Amino acid sequence: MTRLALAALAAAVLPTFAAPAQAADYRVGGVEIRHPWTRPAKAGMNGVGYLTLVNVGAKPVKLLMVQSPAARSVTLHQTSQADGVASMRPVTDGLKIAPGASVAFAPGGYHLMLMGLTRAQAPGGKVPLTLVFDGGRRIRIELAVESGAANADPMAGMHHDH
Ligand SMILES: [Cu+2]
Repeated sequence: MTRLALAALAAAVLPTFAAPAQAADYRVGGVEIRHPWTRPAKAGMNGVGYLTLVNVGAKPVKLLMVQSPAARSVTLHQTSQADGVASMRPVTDGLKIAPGASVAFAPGGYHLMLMGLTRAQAPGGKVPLTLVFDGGRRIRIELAVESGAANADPMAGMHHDH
């Protein structure tokens, strides 16, 4: 095997070292949290958080609430399209994930609303967040502040004053 092929293999086996800016993944109980991220924003604005929750366990789990010292409050929101009009509503009763299922928080769907950011979110930064699940399980994660594709986000033009 050539040096080049070995280097490529090492990069494939160790993606963490190849891409240090990549957001970390987390696990609590039977839930995996993948690619938590947010967008650059100014202090006082509302931020939007995205991630994917995967239930790799054998029992249903429910995300009850999300907390962050980086915002006045955090709520779960769902964006839906009806007759070509996008609207958002809070998810008030928690978010249930069946065994084997995953829920993507992504532009145009579920998202975390970070209401009233206490500080600016700069690209490359981290935003601490605590996810609280049923059964008293909680995990502290960090949203990576990523600047890509800002204009492709249908949420970008929406009001978040509620
Ligand atoms: Cu929202």
